[in-house]
Amino acid sequence: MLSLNNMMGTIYQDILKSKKNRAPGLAILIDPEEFDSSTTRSFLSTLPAHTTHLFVGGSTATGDECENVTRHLKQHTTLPVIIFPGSYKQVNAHADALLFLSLLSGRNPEYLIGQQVKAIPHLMNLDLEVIPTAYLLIDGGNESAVARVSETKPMRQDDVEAIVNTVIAGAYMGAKLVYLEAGSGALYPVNTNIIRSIRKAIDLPLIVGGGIRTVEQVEKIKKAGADMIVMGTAFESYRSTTTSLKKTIST
Ligand code: 1GP
Repeated sequence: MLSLNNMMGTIYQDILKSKKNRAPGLAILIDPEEFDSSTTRSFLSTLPAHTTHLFVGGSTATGDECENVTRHLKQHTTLPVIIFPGSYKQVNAHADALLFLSLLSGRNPEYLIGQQVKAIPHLMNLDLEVIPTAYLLIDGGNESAVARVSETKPMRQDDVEAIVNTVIAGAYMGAKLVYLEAGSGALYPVNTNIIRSIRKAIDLPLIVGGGIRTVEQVEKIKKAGADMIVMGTAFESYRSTTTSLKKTIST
């Protein structure tokens, strides 16, 4: 019988603690599709000293790519490594935790519950902390990979009431974490008005990511009430020229 005692373990408790101490975390997102594992050690040495978590995941990465990168990261760091899955195939045993996402901003049943059910046979045999997460895609000014892959539309930045209501609905459905996503490479991040309004409405830990590149943006988002900032593109120095070349050639 499933005890569910792998839900919200140490990693979640630590997030709650930093929230209480008003010490927002910094997670660096690694896209396994782009990452060359042989550079793991040097990549880690380039990260800010105040990095608190590593997220691994991508909209189109394969399970093998994800597993390989997670394993290498765990060999070279003591930071918690958390799977931020683009699909159920990215779940693997090497990570410390999994953000169990439901894409509540969209209306595609596959990303609301389909992928989650498919993940269960993989999860049942793993000793992985699972954190139920309300995941909301907010318009970041360009088409995001999340929107493309999930075939859903982002919520408008000015639709603050709908965003707040979606977050509260997520909490009533059992989410323990809220993740506001403007999309990787977004032209602009989630507006601080949205963050402040959520903060006023609900006390769950709040993660904000997508399009955050500068210290000023980080500070504004923290001040508005985010408990964790996620940055990916700003640290993707590992994107090899071969990969960029492959991309240019294939477009
Ligand atoms: C994590 O998708 C983001 O939520 C990462 O976005 O690549 O724009 O930092 P960036």
